[in-house]
Amino acid sequence: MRRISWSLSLSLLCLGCAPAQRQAPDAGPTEVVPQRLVARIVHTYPHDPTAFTQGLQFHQGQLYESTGEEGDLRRISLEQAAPLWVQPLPDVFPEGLASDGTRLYQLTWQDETLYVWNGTAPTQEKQVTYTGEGWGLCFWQGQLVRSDGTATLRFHDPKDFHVKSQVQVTLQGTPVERLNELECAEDGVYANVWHTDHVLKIDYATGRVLAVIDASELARTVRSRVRSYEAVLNGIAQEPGTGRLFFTGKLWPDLFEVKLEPAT
Ligand code: DDQ
Ligand code: CA
Repeated sequence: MRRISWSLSLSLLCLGCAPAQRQAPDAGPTEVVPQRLVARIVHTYPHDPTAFTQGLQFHQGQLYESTGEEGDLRRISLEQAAPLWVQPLPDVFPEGLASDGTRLYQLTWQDETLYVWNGTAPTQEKQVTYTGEGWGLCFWQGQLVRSDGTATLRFHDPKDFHVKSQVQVTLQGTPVERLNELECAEDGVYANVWHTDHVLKIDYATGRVLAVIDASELARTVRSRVRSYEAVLNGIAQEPGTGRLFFTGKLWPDLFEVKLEPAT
């Protein structure tokens, strides 16, 4: 009797630990057709062409960037390409960056370590380990949203970074892989698709792609000034308060304020 109640309580406990898989939307004629949008350049700002941009994030009124390869966390500005403040992270490959208003959370690609930063300097508060790859990160309604190069978005508890739920991202019923840098907006999460000129807007609850944004005008603008094959669109930040939207890319010399217009 005791054994039965133990296994029962264990299985009940495990219901609590497994991330909930949200309902995948059905494919077929009823599937929502995404909006087609174009990112038009409103303003062009300087961006450090040696920055391997992996995350772009407003935090306490300032713009921060996470850079990969031999990376860092840096505070940047719209006035100059050179960063205003840099904290080198030579032992890991930094990735997505998110803010909850108080803390900055920074992923690493394959180092399975999340860096948590606090304060206006900011200083490292702790490191949290996790399983799998880290690509993009953003903060929405008390949770950290992570991409890992697959079509799955995972929703983490910021306290210990455990996965609370996950959703598969689909475009008219088909999973979309290589989701990279993220930006949590009120009505959906923006995501770069790695090595494309497209940013998607995704519904948090269903994973459905609500809009496909063509950002190829930006890539065309920097094309003659970048050399690396890896110099791809990556970096999305929305300014709290104004709603201004900024896109950049890895090793791009420009950071763009964009407006989204319906494709013609
Ligand atoms: N990711 O950002 C898509 C997650 C990874 C990009 C890795 C690009 C390869 C760069 C080569 C670096 C060599 C240390
Ligand atoms: Ca971002």
